[in-house]
Amino acid sequence: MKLLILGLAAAILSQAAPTGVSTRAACATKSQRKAWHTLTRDEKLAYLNAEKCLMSLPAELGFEGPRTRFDEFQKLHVFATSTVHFVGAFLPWHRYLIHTHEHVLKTECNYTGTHPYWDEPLDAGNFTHSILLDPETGFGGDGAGPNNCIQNGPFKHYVNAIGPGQSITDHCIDRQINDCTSAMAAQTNVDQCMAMQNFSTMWPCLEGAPHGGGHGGIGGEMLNLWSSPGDPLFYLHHAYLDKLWWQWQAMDLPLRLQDITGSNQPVSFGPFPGTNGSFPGFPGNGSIPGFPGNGTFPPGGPGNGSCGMFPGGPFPPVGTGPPRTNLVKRDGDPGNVTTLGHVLTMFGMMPNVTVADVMDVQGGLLCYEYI
Ligand SMILES: [Cu+2]
Repeated sequence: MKLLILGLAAAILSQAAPTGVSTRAACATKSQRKAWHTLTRDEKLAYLNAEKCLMSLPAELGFEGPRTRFDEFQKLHVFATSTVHFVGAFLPWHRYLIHTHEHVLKTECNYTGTHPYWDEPLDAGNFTHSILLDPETGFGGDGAGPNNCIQNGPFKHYVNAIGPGQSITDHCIDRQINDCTSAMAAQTNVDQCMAMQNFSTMWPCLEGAPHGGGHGGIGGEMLNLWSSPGDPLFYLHHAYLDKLWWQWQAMDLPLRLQDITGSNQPVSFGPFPGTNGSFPGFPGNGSIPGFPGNGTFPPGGPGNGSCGMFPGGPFPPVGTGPPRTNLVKRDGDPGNVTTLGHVLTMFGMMPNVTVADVMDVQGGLLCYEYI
């Protein structure tokens, strides 16, 4: 009888409650996503080995270019780039990408841990000495030489087939650490975003300094709007951004399980906090076709260009990728505003879901917490 009542209550709740809040009961045991610096040596090695496994498994989805499952993840980001950055779906899509990455590590590489994240404010302004870049228990260090190839670590010998940009070329994993830029990852910049009262202002804030600081601080492929998942650090960076979004949501539940908006067409951002008002964020100099401003972004990096990150264009030549229109599915929204019904696609790596499905990390589809 008790069960019946509970069931009835759940049924009523599921009818009455908007999508996204009705399935919390399905997440009784949350998995715990931890910061990299809190992992044991064995936990770190388990994750690094799982990522290496992904780099050894053959591609399955039939895309042009990828040789491995790792490359395939990168390719689906290339496909999605123009519809998942500077848009309302930026955080939801990347949340689902990280979930997909974790899922594939578990199901195809026997990974038994959870998705770690990089607690970036700890290393802001000092990525060079981050323990994430440890050559043995981390992702290897900075790039060097003519192609800025990483010189050590578990991914030193990986030949990546995707990128830079939309091109398909064999290359090393490259980095150009910039600790002037990585300073943008500072906690003060995060705090400004956390103080925002609505998703409409919080999301551009997060996509600005905290997001840009991680990508620009590592540099190389990580700074490429399309092919950045070619550096395995990408996944820890975006798990971190997901943590920040959830942290913000959790400050006002259940209201923020519903708070989604934004444009479906990429928009131009205003100045980001903590950057002297001059940092335009990605794509830097505005020379990237199809992106907001298209030519209107001023050159120069954070801090009035003093970091020397963006001048001259942050991105290498992008080549001619497959036509977007053939690959980008309809997003399900009636107009240009991102809604809970907005479709998030992983291009066959995982089933399509909607924004509503990923609003709650402790709902039915997702079931984790950040510690
Ligand atoms: Cu992205």
